[in-house]
Amino acid sequence: MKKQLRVGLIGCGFMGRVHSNAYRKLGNFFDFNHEIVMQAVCSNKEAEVVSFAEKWGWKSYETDWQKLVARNDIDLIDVCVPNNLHYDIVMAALGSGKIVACEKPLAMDVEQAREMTDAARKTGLPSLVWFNYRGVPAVALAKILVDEGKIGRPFHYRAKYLQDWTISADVPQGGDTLWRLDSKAAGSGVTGDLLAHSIDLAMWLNGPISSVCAMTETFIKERKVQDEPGKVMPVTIDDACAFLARFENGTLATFESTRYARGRKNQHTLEINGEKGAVAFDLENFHELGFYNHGDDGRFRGWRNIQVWDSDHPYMKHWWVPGCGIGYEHTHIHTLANFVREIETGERMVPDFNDALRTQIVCEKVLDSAKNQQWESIELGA
Ligand code: SOE
Repeated sequence: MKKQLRVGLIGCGFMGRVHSNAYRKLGNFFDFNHEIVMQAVCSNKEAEVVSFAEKWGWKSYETDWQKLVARNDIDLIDVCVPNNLHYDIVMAALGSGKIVACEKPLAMDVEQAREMTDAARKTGLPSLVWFNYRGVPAVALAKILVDEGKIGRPFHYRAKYLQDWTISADVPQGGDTLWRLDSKAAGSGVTGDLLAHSIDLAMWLNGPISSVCAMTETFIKERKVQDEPGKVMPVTIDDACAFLARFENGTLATFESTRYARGRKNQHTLEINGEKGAVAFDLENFHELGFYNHGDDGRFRGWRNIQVWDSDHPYMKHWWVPGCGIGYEHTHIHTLANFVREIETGERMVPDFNDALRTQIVCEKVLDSAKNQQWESIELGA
């Protein structure tokens, strides 16, 4: 008999759908001692949550997150709501002894993130922040190559995260779907939403960032307010952000992110150039990892394009036959698989609250640097 892991999900938006999909499929592709039970979903819009529960197979629903968090038939609370709601829900869920998973970025600011991390630590339970791109097989292979020393001493780290969906001045801000453009709900713009992913991967692959020097821009200064006809408000998020960084290990880095890169829908790239070799990844070519090995016979030396979809590549044996691809949704399924494995074994597997706090610290320093127009040094602590 498998043990049950009873999940309560809060939020029925884009991420609510992505996570519901992961909970549904996990057990079909990965084996655990636990059975995932989609116990309850919560949103304050009753009609919406009823149809969401029916469509995705949630067994029950709530319209008040406090009731969901207090239920004693739930083991794990998953938070998929706008960033300004994370703190209250996470603190209450931890207070009622639940395991907590939370969407990124963890919090609105470092102060909140620190409190949440301390509270999570005190429970002694594993925690997860959904930095899902660690679950891309090609990125996981890059991690293996770097950890095995295949690229040697790193000199340069280069990251971009580019989108183009806010270029039109007619896109409103706020409401259920466009809260990412409203700083009161999101905390920041591309820095917390997109660069947080790049920073999480960078520190996972290459260790702590020790200083940053940034610039930001808000290209469209005012936008209509979603759900409030006729109202126009200043835009106070960063539409674009670029920064230089130094890592503790001596690597020099550049990071760039925007939602104004016409033609780029979700281009998330990284490249690390080391003494012995280099790795390069671009999310728009999901299954490929660039690898350059200076140790190769000089006549054949060159970038190789590893097709990361063979059964001996990370995660791939769980899916189809070699060469039959997977995509975005699977990065969440892999993240969840690692989290359930961590819950079962106690082995550290996923980005946790402490990792997310460190990313939040870097994001805050990036925004401070842009505001103060100076380099900021960073103390990440343990
Ligand atoms: C923003 O457009 C967004 O949905 C982010 O919020 C996600 O974290 C990213 O993975 C895709 O883009």
